[in-house]
Amino acid sequence: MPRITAARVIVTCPGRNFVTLKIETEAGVYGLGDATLNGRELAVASYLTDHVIPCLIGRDAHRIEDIWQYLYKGCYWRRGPVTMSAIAAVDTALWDIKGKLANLPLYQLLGGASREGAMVYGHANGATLEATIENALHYKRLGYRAIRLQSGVPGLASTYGVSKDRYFYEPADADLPTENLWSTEKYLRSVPPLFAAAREALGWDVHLLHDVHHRLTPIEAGRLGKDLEPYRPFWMEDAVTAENQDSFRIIRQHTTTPLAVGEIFNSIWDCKQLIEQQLIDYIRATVVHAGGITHLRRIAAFADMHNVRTGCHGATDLSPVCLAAALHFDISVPNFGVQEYMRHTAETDAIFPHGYTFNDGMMHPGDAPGLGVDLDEVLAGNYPYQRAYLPVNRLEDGTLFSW
Ligand code: EZ4
Ligand code: CO
Repeated sequence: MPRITAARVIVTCPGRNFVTLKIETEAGVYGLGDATLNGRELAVASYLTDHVIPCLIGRDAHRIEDIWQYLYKGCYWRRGPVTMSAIAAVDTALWDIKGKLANLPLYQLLGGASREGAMVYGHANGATLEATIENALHYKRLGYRAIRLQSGVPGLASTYGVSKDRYFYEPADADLPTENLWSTEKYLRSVPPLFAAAREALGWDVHLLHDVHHRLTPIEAGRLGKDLEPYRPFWMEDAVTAENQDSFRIIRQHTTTPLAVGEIFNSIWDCKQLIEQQLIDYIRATVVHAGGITHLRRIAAFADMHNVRTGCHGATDLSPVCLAAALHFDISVPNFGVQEYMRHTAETDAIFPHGYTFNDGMMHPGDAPGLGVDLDEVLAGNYPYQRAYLPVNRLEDGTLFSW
């Protein structure tokens, strides 16, 4: 049996922080798992180092399900982003080991490929409508079949989704949270013209997506969904916060625009009502924040029973280890929808050499055994942890709002 002999956490910051778990076995084979929780990285690192790793040593690395249940049920304090990201990292690393020992790429252990590749969506953004459209045209030229549109809002100095850099976006940009100002009225006026201009410039053969980032009430979201219907968006993401899930029923009563939610969900229980009652169309839970491949497959199977497809979160704060795991999951599950893809920087790609590829708007995880991604620890050591926070958001009168 491949006994676990050692495990450790590597934190590296090539422009942004990544937390990676490395599990070693006596067979000499090791596995990697992403444990990055943006803005709260060291909490997961400590959870793993101080509380999880001591329980792993000596266990059979093949017993993925048993170790998952041991860490989930065994800690008593179920769920939560820190716990579930830590469990995800262990789970992902164990699947990586199993793939390497079987000498098969992970997707072969998940039932094999259901499709030739995973359609991904890229992030077009700009300070103005015109700049966003120009950026969207750039993504179309790169071959993307699906493009997310986020634009600056006239009258607001900055907003979610608009990057300072032309090609890379990292919202956790300061060692104390920066503050944005928000106006729902200005925002709601700005999105329909953006979609109208996008259809004019890009045509109808490309999917268009938008992320509201949890900022509307259900009735406001209903209005936006209705206003966007003529432009046939692929989805409207995180239209409202998802603590009170009855909100989605109100949105549904007003619009046929498809709804996506779940990037901050960490368990199947967060998804239960929304999926069971068919209040959403896409579930955004992903490997690192939702308990790993083992748990995400359970969510996908449940979603498949209710006409809900997958749309894994894939922002740059999810490391290449998570992206590789997500791609193995994406090409194997029957009810795949789309995969978010924000390219990592060259520094990040150098630290995490990987076999996944982008071609003609689709990604493939590659055929190396396991995940097909590695970690250059020497290079990683050149980029020590730097504290970084996501911004906070206030209404124009100073009221703290959802970011
Ligand atoms: O704001 O991952 O759809 N993508 C997103 C992301 C999230 C970040 C938070 O760390 O909403 O950009
Ligand atoms: Co989002």
